[in-house]
Amino acid sequence: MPNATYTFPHNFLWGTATASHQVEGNNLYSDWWHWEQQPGKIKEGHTSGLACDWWGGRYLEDFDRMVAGSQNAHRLSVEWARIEPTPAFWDEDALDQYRQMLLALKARNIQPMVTLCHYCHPQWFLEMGGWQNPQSVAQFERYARKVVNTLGDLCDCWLTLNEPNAYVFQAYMDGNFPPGKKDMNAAFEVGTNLFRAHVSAYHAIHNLQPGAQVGWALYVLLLDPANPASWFDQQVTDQQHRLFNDAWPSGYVTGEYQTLLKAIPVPQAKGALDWVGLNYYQRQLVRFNPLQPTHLFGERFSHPQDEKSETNFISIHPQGLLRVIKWGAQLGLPMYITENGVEDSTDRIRPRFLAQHLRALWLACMQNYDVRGYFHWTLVDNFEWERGWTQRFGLYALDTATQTRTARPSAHMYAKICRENALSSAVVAEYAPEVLAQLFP
Ligand code: IFM
Repeated sequence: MPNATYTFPHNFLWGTATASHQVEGNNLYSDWWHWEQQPGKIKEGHTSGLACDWWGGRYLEDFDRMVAGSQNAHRLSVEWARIEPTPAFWDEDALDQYRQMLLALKARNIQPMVTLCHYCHPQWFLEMGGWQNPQSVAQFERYARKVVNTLGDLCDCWLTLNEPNAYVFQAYMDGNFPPGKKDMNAAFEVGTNLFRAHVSAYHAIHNLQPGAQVGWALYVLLLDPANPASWFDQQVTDQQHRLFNDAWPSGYVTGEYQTLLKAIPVPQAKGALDWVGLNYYQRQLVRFNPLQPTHLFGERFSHPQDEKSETNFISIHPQGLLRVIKWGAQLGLPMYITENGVEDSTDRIRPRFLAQHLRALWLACMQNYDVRGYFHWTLVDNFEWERGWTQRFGLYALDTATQTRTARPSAHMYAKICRENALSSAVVAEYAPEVLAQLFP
């Protein structure tokens, strides 16, 4: 048996990522809470309910689990709908609760990374037109200022937006996130306003906190042409990649936001980014299909050889992580893997998923790509948006009726990796022996 260790760079950040609506519970003033109450919106009629009961105080025990798992960083979000439940009314108690959470992380030597907006908004914001309303940009900046003014002494690493590209797609093309539209014009309008919102919040945060490190996290969907020899497949793949993945990073370089037919000037976007957050889950193939105009004539599907997650939601392609990092490196900025994980209630797949992806990540580090940390999605099973509780992404299983957490084997595996700052053949042999020869040839 091989005896080898893939060691990560000194000071590498190891953690998990969470989002407020998915873990806190009772997020009463949010668009998502309202959405969930409508029949047919969430699989099996699920609702977020108490979620993981962080708002009821269970974040403390979960932070202890992070410590037990040797994690030194955590990516969490704050909830706009709690902080500003009605326009311009700031709920200081809610802000204080976030303060307590950040203090609890600090007390455990866990470095926080805070997302300001992770898919979820105040219901009043949605009723005012959401991101279609041009005022949304100023409203978001005001909210960002309030949060950074109040919590800036406890955090200097901010994400303005989580996966704005996926949000636009889900909420304005597929219609399975609120406001549930299927309207390509609205989608580009919203994408542009989200881009402007990041830029204006970026500058506002730097004004208040000159040393802040401000980024965003993109859902990077790795796309390959179904038939590499087909000109049509290649064209639609390039087009989807350009609009879905590339619009945000290239906007930072050009000062323009790329929509379908034109580039919108946002001059202050040039340079308005300190680091790049990459959320990587899967790759898909794209085939030209003239019957799919709403998908830009590209039909997407899984590669037949890629392993599928439990409910077929994710088409697993670990080597893709290295490609995604190389793509992210074009900006010359530090990078973090801000999300990566798999839905797998029985932990049949997750240990090898972890081993394979971390081996790809290690290769990237060895090639001197500036990746500074990895945040696994997620610590404890949480509310998975339109899929409700039907998908289980946690290192810990959650019984929602009792709020009991049970460690899956991969929780122990990830703890060893974090503690050793390394992926060793011994860990892979213990938890994912089926990929030992592949990863330690
Ligand atoms: O749960 C989500 C998260 O909120 C955003 N990225 C993908 C995760 C898994 O579906």
